[in-house]
Amino acid sequence: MRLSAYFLPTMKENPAEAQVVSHRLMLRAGMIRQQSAGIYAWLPLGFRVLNKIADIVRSEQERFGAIEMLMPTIQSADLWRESGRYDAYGPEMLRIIDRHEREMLFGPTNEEMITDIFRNTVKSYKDLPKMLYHIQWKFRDEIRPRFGLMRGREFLMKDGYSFDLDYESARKAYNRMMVAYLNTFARLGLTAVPVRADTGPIGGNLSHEFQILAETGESELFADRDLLEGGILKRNIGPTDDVDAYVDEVTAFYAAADEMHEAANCPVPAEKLMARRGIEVGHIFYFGTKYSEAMGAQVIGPGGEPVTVHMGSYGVGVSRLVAAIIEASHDDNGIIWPESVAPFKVGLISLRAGDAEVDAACQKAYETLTRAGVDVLYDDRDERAGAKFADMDLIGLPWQLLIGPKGLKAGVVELKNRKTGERQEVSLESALAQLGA
Ligand code: P5A
Repeated sequence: MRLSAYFLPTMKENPAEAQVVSHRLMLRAGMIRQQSAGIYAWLPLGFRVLNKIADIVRSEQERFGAIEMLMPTIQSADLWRESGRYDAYGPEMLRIIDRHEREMLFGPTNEEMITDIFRNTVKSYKDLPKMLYHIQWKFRDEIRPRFGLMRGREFLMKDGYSFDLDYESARKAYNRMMVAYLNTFARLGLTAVPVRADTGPIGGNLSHEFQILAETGESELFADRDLLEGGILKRNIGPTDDVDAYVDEVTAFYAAADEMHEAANCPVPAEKLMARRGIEVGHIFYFGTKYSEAMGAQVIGPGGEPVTVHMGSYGVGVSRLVAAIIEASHDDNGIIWPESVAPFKVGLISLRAGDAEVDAACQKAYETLTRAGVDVLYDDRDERAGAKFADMDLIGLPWQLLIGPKGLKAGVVELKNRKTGERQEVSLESALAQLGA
C-alpha cells in the first residue's frame, strides 16, 4: 500500500478526551474515530488489526473443534422472556420497537438465540458434543463507556457455545476452550491469566476470566506468584495433548478476580500472594442447564429418554484486544505491534521522494516485498523525513526500511527494528532477504 493513496489520518497532538494510552494511540495513529459515546468507526489501519486478531481467534477455535457460524445482531424480546433475562438484563440492554410494534433488541450476547437454534435442530445424543461460535458485534448500553475500545457500548466479541450430554463431557469442552484461549493470547503476544470469577448476568457457578496484566487495567486480581512467574501459562498445549491434566494443573494455583477474593480465607501464604491489575480479554462459563431447562433444549439420550443438555459459553473481547495489546506493547513514540497482528509488517520510507535513484530503489523494494506476500506500507509522500519517522514510529509496524540518496551512494539502506530500536546498514538485497522476500 502506498501511503499517498491510503487513508491514514494521524494526529501529532494528544486528544484531550483520551485518558488511557491505548485510546490515545489509536486515535493518533488513525485507527478509530468516535461516532457516539462508546461507538467507534474503524478506519483502515485499525480494521486491518481487528481482522488479524479475529483470524487468530478463529484458527485456535477451529483447531479445538469449534465450528463457525453467524447469528444476527437484532434479536426478538420473546426469546429473552423465555430465559427470564429480558427483565433481568435491565438498562444495559438496547431495546428496539419495529414498525409492527414488535419488541426487539440489539444482542448483548447470544445464549438464548443459540439455544433456540439448537432445540429446533438437534434431536439425538448422537449429534453431541457440539461447539458453535461466531464473531459478531454486540451492544451493551454501559452506564459509563470509557477508555475507548476497552469499555465500548458497541464491541466485537467472539462468542462460542457448547452442548453436551452430561457434566463430565461439558467440563471437557470447558477445558478445551481454556487451552484454546491460552494459545490464542500467546499468539497475540500476551500472557493472560485465567482467574476464577463471578458469573454475573450469564449465570451458572463456574467461570474463569482471562486477564492481561497491565497497570492501567480496570480489574483487580489476586494470584499465586508461581502461576504468574512459573512458566506454566506459556506451555503450548495442543488438542491431542492431555488437556484435562493441564487445566487441573493451572487451576490448582489460586487466582481469583476481585469479587471472589476474601482476604481472610485466602489459601495462598501472604508472601506468595500477588495483587495485580488486569484487563479482562476473555471469559468462559459453564452454566449447565440454565438455558436448556428454561427453553426446553433436549435430545433423545442413549436409552431413549429425553435429556436436557449441558451448556457453556465462551467469550473473547476481539475489539477490546486491539486496545489491550497496545496497553501491553508501546513506548513514548507510539505503538509496537507484535508481528502476528501488525497491520503491515514493513514500513518503507523514502527519504527523498522525487529523487530518481531513491524512487527507483523504493519501487524495487516495494514490488519485491509485495510479490513475496510481505505486507508493506510505502511512505512515498513528499514530506520531511522527521515527520515520516514520527508517523512510522506512531503506527508501530515491526520493521522500517529507510532508503535515501546518501545511503544509496554507499550501496546501503537502513533496516530498523521498531521494538528494539536496533538499526542495521545493509545492502537492499540483504534487507529484503531479512524481511522474507
Ligand atoms: C460468553 C460468551 C459473555 O457475554 N456470553 C457469550 C458470555 N461473557 S462476557 O464476559 O460478558 O463478555 C465476554 C468478553 O467480551 C468483552 N467485553 C467487552 N469489550 C468491550 N467493551 C465492552 N463493553 C465489553 N463487555 C464485554 C470482554 O473481553 C469479555 O471478557
